[in-house]
Amino acid sequence: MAKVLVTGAAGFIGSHTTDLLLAGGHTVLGLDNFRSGHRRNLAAALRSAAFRLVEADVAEPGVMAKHVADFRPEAIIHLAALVSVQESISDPALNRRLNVTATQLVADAAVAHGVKRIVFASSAAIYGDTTDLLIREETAKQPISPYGEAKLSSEGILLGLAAAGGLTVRCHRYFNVFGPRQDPASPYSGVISIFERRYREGRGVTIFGDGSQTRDFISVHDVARVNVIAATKSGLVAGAANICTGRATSLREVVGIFAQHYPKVPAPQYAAARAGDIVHSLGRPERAQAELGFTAQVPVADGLAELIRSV
Ligand code: UD2
Repeated sequence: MAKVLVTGAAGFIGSHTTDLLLAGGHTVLGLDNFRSGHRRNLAAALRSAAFRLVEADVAEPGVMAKHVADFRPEAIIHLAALVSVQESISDPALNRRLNVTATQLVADAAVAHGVKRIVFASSAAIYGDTTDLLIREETAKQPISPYGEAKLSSEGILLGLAAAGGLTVRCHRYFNVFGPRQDPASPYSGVISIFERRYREGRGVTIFGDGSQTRDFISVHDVARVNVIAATKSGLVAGAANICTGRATSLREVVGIFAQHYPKVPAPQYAAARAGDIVHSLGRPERAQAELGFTAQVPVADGLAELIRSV
């Protein structure tokens, strides 16, 4: 059993990752500044004697160093971030602090205290404006937001360090993650979180464009599972991999599934496509299978049914 430090533990992905680590018998120190995370996400975890939660800003110098020195984890799962692409555009300095400086501080603390492994929340946003219909890890990286650029820089910081020796880094390029605890608060929140709330409240949804756009939607339960694998499985080598399903689902299909669960909710309205919207985003999942032994298991329809039941 391992000791794992999770940054951003109270967030959407962080809280599910923490839950799964604890279920596996690991000991977890969670750090969160509660900027976008919520203590309520950790209600179950907080009942475990193997879990401790500390309010802390990992971008603040000295914070990671202190907690890594005290806790002595075998692995760090670094999920704390400025999660909004939109906010990275409106406040690029904050994006740099939370999405790049924080990564450097995590790396420095790991090196200083002999942590052997870092798992990092990267993003399909690093590929940006690609013409590849099936995104491979080798696909050109052309981020189109400060957020995507920062995730790519952070990968560079961590993988450079890993190449220099002594540290195993796994960068997880998450595609469109969905599931319970995703915050639907902003119009730029993940579309499934927005749709779930609107259907639950009996309001119809708005589809931007004709609804034929597709995404590679992956359940947060699969994402938590791959985070735990990357943090705890022995014999892994450093690298970056897409965390995706390899299956495309259109927005029309998503709406069709919601409509089955909520037959009385009005049909969706259609509005102009969002400026800069990508039509298709689909990842190749083979590398995560080869390097981590991970294959996504939750079909979108099952994940949506579970999400609807969970609230
Ligand atoms: C964005 C981010 C990604 C991540 C994701 C949230 C970029 C390059 N990527 O990707 O990093 O933060 O959002 O999961 O910015 N839509 C509607 N109606 C709505 C809301 C959305 O039709 O009420 C459409 C939207 O125009 C798009 C699709 O749904 O075509 C998916 O939107 P999204 O914001 O969930 O995700 P995405 O892939 O644009």
